[in-house]
Amino acid sequence: MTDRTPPLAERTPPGQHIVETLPVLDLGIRPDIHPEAWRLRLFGAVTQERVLDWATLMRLPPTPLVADFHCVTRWSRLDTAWDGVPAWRIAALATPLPEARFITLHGYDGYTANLPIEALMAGDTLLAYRLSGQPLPREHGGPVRLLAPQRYGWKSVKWLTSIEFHIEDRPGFWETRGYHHDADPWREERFRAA
Ligand SMILES: Nc1nc2c(c(=O)[nH]1)N[C@H]1C(S)=C(S)[C@@H](COP(=O)(O)O)O[C@H]1N2
Ligand SMILES: [Mo]
Repeated sequence: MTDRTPPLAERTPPGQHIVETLPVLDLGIRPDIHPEAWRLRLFGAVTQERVLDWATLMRLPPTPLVADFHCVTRWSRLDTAWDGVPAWRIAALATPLPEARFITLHGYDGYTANLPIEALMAGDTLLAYRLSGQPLPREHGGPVRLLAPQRYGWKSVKWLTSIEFHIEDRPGFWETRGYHHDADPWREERFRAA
């Protein structure tokens, strides 16, 4: 460790412990989506609804990102290496309406998660398609997942197939079951206040 490396404790949000490999966690349905068949639809409170395909995504410059991943079930995996396209760049293709303040992310498995639009527009939120330099494995959400490293892992929707923009917030799969709408691990936003 050099003096530029923050101690592990400072990188671990409250109530979390470090794991060395990225676990696989989902509802158990792991859709098999070939990159050529993959589509991403941007719809809802947008000026121009858009459907993107793999070739379109590949034409955008990739961004590498090393980030920590925190699951609400209390494991954190530090320094996970991803490549993808910043989500704000993708969102801009549909020009969200100025009053669009929330999003719902939809996975091919039917899973959903909601976030404030600022979480999508954050510089380190990616549409990720590589993990540790390899094509994103199916069990980790390949061909394309969201990666929102400043939120608990349940917001990082795997097998991403659409981003829906909303004026009013709408809970997703876990949020309808009491989980937090914003989910900042540093503030331990696990559950929603009753
Ligand atoms: N489509 C989809 N995305 C999902 C889930 C899911 O069940 N379906 N589970 C979430 C949860 S709870 C976590 S912690 C992360 C786990 O990602 P990993 O399996 O790549 O570690 O995926 C999230 N994204
Ligand atoms: Mo999770």
